[in-house]
Amino acid sequence: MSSADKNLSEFVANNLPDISNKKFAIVVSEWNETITGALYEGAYNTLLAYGAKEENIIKAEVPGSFELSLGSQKFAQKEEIDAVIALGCVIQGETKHFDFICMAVANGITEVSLKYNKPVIFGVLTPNTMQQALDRAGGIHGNKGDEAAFTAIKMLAI
Ligand code: DLZ
Repeated sequence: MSSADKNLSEFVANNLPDISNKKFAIVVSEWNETITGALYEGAYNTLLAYGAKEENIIKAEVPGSFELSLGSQKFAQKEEIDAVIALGCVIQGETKHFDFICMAVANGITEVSLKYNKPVIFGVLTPNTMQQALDRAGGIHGNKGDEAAFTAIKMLAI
């Protein structure tokens, strides 16, 4: 990390915004719902821990990670929504399905974020195995849902 990057990340970490009046949408994929449910809990509790109000956090479910882009757009386009967090889990298989879904959702939510000029956070796990997913959904590698929520908060400071 360059010293300029380090300065920026220190600035952001030390200047977290007041999110008590910020509105968040958390869009959750139903595929691998044991994992995505745990990611959601992590994201939701992190937002509350940093000062968001329960009534300002909306949850919406979509069938699979592929649908996260459109689901995110439906909320990003609303003026009152400050940030969207997209949560999913695509487990590597032997087909190309994995690559298509991951690429589509990564590109899709990037487009939504740039189009509406607000944070749309990529909280999609792309592990090789279910165990690796569990490890990142409240297991030995923490909860990536927490990280996704923290990223949304940090982006609101920029
Ligand atoms: C079809 C499919 C497959 C094979 N695997 C996953 C997965 O691991 N994780 C996930 O979130 N969704 C998966 N899907 C469903 C697609 O995301 C999508 O819902 C369908 O292709 C319908 O558009």
